[in-house]
Amino acid sequence: MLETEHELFERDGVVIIRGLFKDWIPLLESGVNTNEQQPGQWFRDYTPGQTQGRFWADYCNWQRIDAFNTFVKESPAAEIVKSIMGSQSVRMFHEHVLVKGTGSAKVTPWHHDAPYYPVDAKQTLSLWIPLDPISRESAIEFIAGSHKWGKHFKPLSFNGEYYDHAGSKEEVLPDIDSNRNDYNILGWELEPGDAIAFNYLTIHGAPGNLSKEHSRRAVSFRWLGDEAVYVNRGGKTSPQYPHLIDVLSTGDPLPEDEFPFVA
Ligand SMILES: O=C(O)CCC(=O)C(=O)O
Repeated sequence: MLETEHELFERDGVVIIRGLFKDWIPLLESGVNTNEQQPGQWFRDYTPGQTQGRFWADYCNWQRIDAFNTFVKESPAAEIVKSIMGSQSVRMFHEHVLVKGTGSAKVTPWHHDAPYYPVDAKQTLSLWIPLDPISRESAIEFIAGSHKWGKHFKPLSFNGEYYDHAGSKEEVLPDIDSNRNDYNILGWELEPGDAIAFNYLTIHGAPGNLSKEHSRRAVSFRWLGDEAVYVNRGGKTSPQYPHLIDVLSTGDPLPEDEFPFVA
């Protein structure tokens, strides 16, 4: 029997969606261009001083960059996310732009996102949308089923520094690269228009961009399902939301202007 995307997402914590966002790629490309020209306050260059093979990222700009705002509000993304999560509602958390230049050797370390985030919900989902063709060798990878391990691993910055979370039971992630055969690792060759949906608890990482012809541009849109709340992690989070940390406590509902309902 053919499994639905919802069933695969529940089982593996990740599911590939083919071709659905093809018509939205030019809009997202314009958003990434605007973002590069007008970086936000959280812009990060992970390869400072490097012009070739640069890896840069930025996030939480979707309310100010029209292209991203339009995608969130007018594309079919929110409805697709709702059906994959199986939730009653969908709220926007934030977008994350991740660009690895041609031939970038910069690896994205294995991690899962939940321990970085100052939020939680009954259902969570990131929609990672590539804007360039990506070979299997350069593809983001996921550990199937890791969203059900019942663990929170210590958040690690993409530069290799751990976040300190007071009072947390976060563990250091096992050495996945030396034991790849012990895990069910999923990854796909991708075309612009495809998207990968994954749970905030699903462990993932990405190699460098082996392409000698083009960058590996991606926008990851992050969404929250039902009963979304604020979580104080006992230290720095990513994103940080410094204006909320003294105002909200764990379990408080999230402000609707910043995290609106979109489906
Ligand atoms: O694009 C990458 O290299 C990593 C993406 C990622 O970690 C995410 O979207 O959560």
